[in-house]
Amino acid sequence: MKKVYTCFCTDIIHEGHLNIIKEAMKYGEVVVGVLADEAMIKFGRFPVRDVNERIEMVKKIDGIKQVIVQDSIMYDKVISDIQPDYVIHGDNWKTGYLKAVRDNVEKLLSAYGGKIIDVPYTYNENVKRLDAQIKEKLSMPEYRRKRLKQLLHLRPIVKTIEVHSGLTGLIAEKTVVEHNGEFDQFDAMWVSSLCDSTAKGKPDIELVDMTSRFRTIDDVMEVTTKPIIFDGDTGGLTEHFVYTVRSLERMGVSAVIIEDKTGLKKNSLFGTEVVQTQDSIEHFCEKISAGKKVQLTDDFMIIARIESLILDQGMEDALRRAHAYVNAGADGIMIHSRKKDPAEILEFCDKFRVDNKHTPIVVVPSSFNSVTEAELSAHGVNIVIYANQLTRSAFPAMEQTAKDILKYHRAQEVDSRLMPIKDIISLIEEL
Ligand code: SPV
Ligand code: MG
Repeated sequence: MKKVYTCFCTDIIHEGHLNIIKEAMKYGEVVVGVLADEAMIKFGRFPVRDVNERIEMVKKIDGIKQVIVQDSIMYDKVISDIQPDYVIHGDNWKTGYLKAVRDNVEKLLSAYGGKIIDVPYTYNENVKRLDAQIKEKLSMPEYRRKRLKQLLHLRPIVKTIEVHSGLTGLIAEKTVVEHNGEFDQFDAMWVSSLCDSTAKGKPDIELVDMTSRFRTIDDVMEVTTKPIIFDGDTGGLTEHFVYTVRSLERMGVSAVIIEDKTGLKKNSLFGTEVVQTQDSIEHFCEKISAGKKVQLTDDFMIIARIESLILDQGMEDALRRAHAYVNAGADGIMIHSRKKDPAEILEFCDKFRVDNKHTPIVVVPSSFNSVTEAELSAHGVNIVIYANQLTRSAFPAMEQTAKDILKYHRAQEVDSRLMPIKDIISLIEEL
C-alpha cells in the first residue's frame, strides 16, 4: 500500500480539505499532518483551536489512516520520518510565498522518487465565508485581548510593529516573508504616540487626546486581528489613567505601556536635550496599582516603562524602579535607551533577570538597531517593538514624490517608483 501525506494548517475543515482527502485516498493510505501551533503563527495563521483540538477535528474525517503533528512549515523532518510516496496539496502553493514550501517538498521527494499531487484549490463562496468567520472571531475583543499573553508562551520573542492607520494595520496583519526556508510575520501591533501624533502633524507631547488615539485603535481594529500594545505615554493623571485602562480593555487592546515621566512629556529620543522629569517611584507605583485595581480581565497587561537610562539616572536606578514597579503590579517592564550600542539594554536585562525570571521585558531598538531578535531573546527579552520604522520609511518616499512632481511639472518621472494603480485598488479586499 502506498503512503499519501498531506498537511493541514487550518482551524476548520471545509469542502476543500475533504476534496484533498478524497483525492489522496485514490493513491493509497492517507496520513494527515497537523501543523504545530508555533509553526501556524510563524506562517501568519494564529490558531483559534490549539493543536490537540485540531488533531481531534482531523481524526473525525473518514478515510484517514493516521494523524501526526508537523512541527515546521518546511517538510524535512516529516518526510524523513514517514517517507511518503506522495504529498498532496492544493495547487495554490504553486505561486506566492507558498511556492518555497512546494519547492522544499519537491526536492525532498525527488531524493527517493516520491511525487507531488497538486489538486485544484477550492476557493468558492462557502469556503470564503468560513475563512471570514474565523478572521471575525480572531478580531473580537475577547480573543484579541488574550492573544498577547498566548504569544508570550508560544513565541521566543513577540515581534511588534508600529501601526497608526487601517493601511499600516493591514501591513502588520498580512506581511509574511519566506527567507532561507523560514517563514515569519509580525505577532502584534504598537500604537505609538510618536507615529500617531506625527500622522496627524502634531508633536509627541500628549497633545493628541485619548478620544483621537482610541479612534486610531478603532481604525486598526476594523481591518486586523492581531493584538495591540498601546503607547499610553505617562498615563496622565492617575484619576484619568483608570478610565483609560477600562476603555482599552473593553476595546480588546492587550496591553498599555506607561512611562515614568511627569509634566509635559517629550519624546524619549530627545534624551536630556530637552527638559524631562522622571516621576517618583512611589507616585508611579500608585498609578500602576490603581490601573491594576480597575482592570476586569486577567488578559490585559499594564507594562511599566523605565526612563532612567534615557535621563542618565544610571543602571541602579533603572533596576530599583523595575523591581518596585513589578511589586506594584506591573505585568511587564519596558526598558528604553537612546544609545547606538545595545550594551546598557542588555546589561539591564541580565541584571533584572538575576532576581526576576519571568516578568516580560519589552525593548524598542530604534537607536540600538544593530541588535538582533536572537540576541535580545538570549538576554531574556520577550517583546521587541519596531516603534517607528513604517512611518520613517513612508515619509521620505512621499516627500520625494511631491518634490519631483513640482520639479518636472508632471507625474511621469515618479511613476516607476509607484505602486501600479491596479494594485492599489485591489489592495483592500471588498466584502
Ligand atoms: C513611541 O513610539 O511613541 C515611543 C517609543 O514612545 S520612542 O519614540 O522610542 O520613545
Ligand atoms: Mg511614545
